[in-house]
Amino acid sequence: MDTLTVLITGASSGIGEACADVFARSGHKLILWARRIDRLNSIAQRLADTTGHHDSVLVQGVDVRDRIAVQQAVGRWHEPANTEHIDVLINNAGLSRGLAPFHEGSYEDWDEMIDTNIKGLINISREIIPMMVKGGGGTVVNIASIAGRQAYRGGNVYSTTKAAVKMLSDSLQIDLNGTGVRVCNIDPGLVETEFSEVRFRGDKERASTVYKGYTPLSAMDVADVVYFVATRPRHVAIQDVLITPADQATVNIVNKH
Ligand code: NDP
Ligand code: 8X3
Repeated sequence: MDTLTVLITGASSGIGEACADVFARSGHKLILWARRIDRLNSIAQRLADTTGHHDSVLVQGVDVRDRIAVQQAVGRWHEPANTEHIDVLINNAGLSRGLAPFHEGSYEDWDEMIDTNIKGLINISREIIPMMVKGGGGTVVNIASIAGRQAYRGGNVYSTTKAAVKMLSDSLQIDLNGTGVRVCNIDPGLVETEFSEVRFRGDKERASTVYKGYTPLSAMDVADVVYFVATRPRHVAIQDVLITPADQATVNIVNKH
């Protein structure tokens, strides 16, 4: 297989970090984005140590909500030694804040989720997809959520952002048809990452209860699917994936022991 250049947003933890692991292991080139650059640097160092490739990971501290910062980060690839073609875009950066019913929700939390999960994903996609179209191919993987398919108590605006991601994926299927660029929407169920810690603003105890009493997905379970999708032959498009723990039937029916 040819070496792919893979841009992963939200690569400083969880599903994004696991995607970095799985693509690096197979010798692909990585561009890793997140706000916590210290974390990205240690991940890049770990990958270099384990794979023996010291020049195949570029890290960039980018807040995906900042459209100018996104454009500037992409602009820097034109400098020597870096790349200007992306084969795989993994739109993974995202978060939830709080679990309040809508009538008690906070504008601040909602803005953060909308700006990151929807507008951030759009900011990056608008910069990268034209390059893919120009180059005649590429794979875009959007990490949405089971929460975008099914509502649950307190999910309100988070679920709305993920439903928007799914609708954008569906729209891209149509707009990009015939360009060689394929799009996959992945809806994970419960994955044990820092997601709940972020949702509950650092309350580790509350976050850990989300994953107790059953075996949740690991970040690597999702990354394996991303890798599979991105490495199919060019004529194969996997458009839509729902992946849950075996114990999860719906967004809020989970067989806890
Ligand atoms: P984590 O909290 O472990 O990872 C989230 C990543 O997003 C981090 O790397 C974080 O990096 C990055 N991120 C958040 N905000 C921004 C921003 N403004 N700019 C750049 N990067 C940002 O959670 P997950 O790995 O679980 O989440 C990854 C994706 O998966 C999210 O879109 C989430 O909604 C989705 N998902 C998660 C599920 C779960 O159960 N865990 C289930 C379904 C979907 P940093 O803070 O350094 O910027
Ligand atoms: C994350 C899944 O159900 O915790 O998207 O909101 S859930």
